[in-house]
Amino acid sequence: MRFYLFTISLLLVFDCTAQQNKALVLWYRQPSGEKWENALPIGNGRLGAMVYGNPEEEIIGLNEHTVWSGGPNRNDNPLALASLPEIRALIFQGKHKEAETLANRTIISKKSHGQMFQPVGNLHLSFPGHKNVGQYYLELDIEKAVATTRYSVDGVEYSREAFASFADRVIVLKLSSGKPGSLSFTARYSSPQMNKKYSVSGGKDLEITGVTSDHEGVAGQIAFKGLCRIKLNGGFMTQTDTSLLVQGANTATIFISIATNFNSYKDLGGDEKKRALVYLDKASGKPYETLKKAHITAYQKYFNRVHLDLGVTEAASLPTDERLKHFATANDPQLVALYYQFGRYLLISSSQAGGQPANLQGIWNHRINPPWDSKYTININTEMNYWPAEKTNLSEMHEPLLQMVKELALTGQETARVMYGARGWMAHHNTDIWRATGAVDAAFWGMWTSGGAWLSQHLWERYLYTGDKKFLTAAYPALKGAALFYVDFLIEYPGKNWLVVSPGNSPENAPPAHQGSSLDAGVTMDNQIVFDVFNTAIRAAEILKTDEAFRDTLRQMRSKLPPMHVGRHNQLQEWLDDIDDPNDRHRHVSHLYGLFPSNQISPYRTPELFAAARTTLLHRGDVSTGWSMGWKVNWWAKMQDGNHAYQLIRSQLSPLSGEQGSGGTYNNLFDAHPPFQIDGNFGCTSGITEMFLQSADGAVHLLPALPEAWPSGSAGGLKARGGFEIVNMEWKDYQLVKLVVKSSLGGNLRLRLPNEMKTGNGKALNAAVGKNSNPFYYLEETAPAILSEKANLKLLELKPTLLVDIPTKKGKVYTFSGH
Ligand code: FUC
Repeated sequence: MRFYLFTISLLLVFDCTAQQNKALVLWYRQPSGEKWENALPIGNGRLGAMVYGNPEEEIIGLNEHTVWSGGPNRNDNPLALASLPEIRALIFQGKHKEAETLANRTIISKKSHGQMFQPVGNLHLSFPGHKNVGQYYLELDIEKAVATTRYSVDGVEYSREAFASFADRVIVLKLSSGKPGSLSFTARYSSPQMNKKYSVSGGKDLEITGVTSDHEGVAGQIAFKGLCRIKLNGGFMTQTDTSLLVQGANTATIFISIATNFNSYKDLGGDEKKRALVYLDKASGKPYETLKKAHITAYQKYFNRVHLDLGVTEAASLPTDERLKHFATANDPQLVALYYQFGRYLLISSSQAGGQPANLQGIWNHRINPPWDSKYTININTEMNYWPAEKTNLSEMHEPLLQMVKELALTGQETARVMYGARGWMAHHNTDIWRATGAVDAAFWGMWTSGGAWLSQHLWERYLYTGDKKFLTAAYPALKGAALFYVDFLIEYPGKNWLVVSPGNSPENAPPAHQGSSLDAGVTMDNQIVFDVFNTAIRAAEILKTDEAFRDTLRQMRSKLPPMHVGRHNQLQEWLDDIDDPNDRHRHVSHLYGLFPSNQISPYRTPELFAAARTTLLHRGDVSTGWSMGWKVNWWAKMQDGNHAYQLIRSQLSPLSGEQGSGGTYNNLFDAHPPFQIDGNFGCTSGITEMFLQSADGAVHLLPALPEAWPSGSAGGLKARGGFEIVNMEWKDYQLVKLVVKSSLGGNLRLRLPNEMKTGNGKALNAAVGKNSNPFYYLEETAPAILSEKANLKLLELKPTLLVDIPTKKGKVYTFSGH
């Protein structure tokens, strides 16, 4: 017996060591306990689950993407239109507070302020006697999308594997024990839902049925059904009216299937019972290994497209939570690579074509009343969720968001018409599964008209990366409608020849000069968004050879948008008046939308604005909420300042300090606003990509922001606009030494390089001449560059780069080498 025990512990020790050497694993030496933010997320875009890994009382937290409170509803305020002239007049008279008070009454919704993404509940697995366990190990393998728990009790090894199958639309758990007949447990559901029922049906399936909550005057109408079936190898199963009891099994496979009646935001005619059963019957008829293999294959089709190697140090041998604790002072570049790939893992797991887009918490929420309803905040958070989609080669994962934009382009037409007397469509700063487009919260936050417009730019971005004209044709009505709204909504700024958005706000911020009111006319971010919306509508219409007169209208109006201004502190002005406070540390730095994700501020085209943007970034400081730090990684990458971007990654990849307004990362690598918000994960993943590759400013810029911390490494599979894929790039001592690019659309490949490169057969590359002829790299002039590029670089303290042109052919791969 002693020998047996010894062998088992040795095996476990070896096994743990093997796991520790796997690069793409989150692992822990202790279970999650009660803390949800310790549990490990799995998901397939339809179902989400949190695996706690508790030996005695295991919890599997369950979500389904369409389980939302309420039902089809609208939340427009019909008083808006009549009050609009007065609100505008008050703003122009400097009576911002009065304008806000009026907007609270006439513009803000008197109905729903958005519905809530709600949990289904938990599956509890109780293992009597599994109290004092040894050899405990918990991991999430993000290369396979499988969570594993292992431990031993009285010399018997137990293990659990869990995955949310991409191939079979169910969650599968396999419980095993090292000794035949030693697996005994009870399974039951719990749920915070008010209106729910547990039962055991057909003598075999554990069931939860329910209807989601009423909320803010909207009756809960999502009917959901969760089924759980257990298949045993050995042993036997009995039941009570609400639980299943397993005795003396060798292994058990648990299948969880959840479905709802949701067909679309306006149709709840689905049969949740039938759906849940069909998925369950289909999956539970297959052997576990077959299911697991199909799941991994389906997942890896996306995940394996990108690799990132920043080197491995001693620090990487520790459990993930320990690494997080030490990251600020340790040299652990592999944790960044892991966190980066975890961002891609989360997007694949929470956003699949045909499903709902990733919300504030992706697809993972255990609260019946979650923070900010776990819905869609579209003045930054939802857009940020999708920044990594195209560039990290997960274009398919963009689909649910793009579908949502197309739906908002329909529901938002009524809002545009009823509230603002405008054609086209619009959405304010929030939306939800019902595609509500009214103004919510209070005017301070909700009186913002550019949510739909910003989202619409994702349609254009998808086109720039893929060159898919069929997609552009289908997306064009939404792009056109976003522009049409502003054609009707913009008004003249008194005394200037400018057309501005009014009322608007610079998301959630107020200048000190405005008596605490956020409302204003012509704020910088609105101007920038309208500029983009007009540009993309013009470009799309040109490409599709349509709407010539409309293009002219847009061009004329575009020329009257206010320019960006550099203010008295050398900052980029957030508002039209020079009223920024250099000590303002607000988490939103909305006016830098023009730097990223947009491309209106460039060191090569608008050096003065670029320098002003840097001043603004320095004023705002680094430490802030999770997503704000994620955004800043992107900005500092655009500033070509890798060390500063890395500094932000360090701040973000640290346990919560508890300090007010400062975010960080939970043990399970979820981003902390706090509370958990997934945008920070996605924002940082995007930012890390921008450190290696940028493609918005007229060229494919390689290694634009490499920090001192990563002298050598390699990355592959990243995407650039115009259908280019960086199949592989390697750098050594900060020099790019190898580059392989695939051109899927052909056209000129303009590279901006950190050092000289040659073709695969040693030929020099041709220096770039004139404008980039590649249409996907077309740049709208924003402001004239005031200095020569050389002078600019000196002024901006940027490293020199080399600009070369390579004509490419569709489908061909090009290899280059450096020193
Ligand atoms: C915006 C942000 C908050 C938070 C919320 C969900 O309102 O200003 O920080 O992220 O969205």
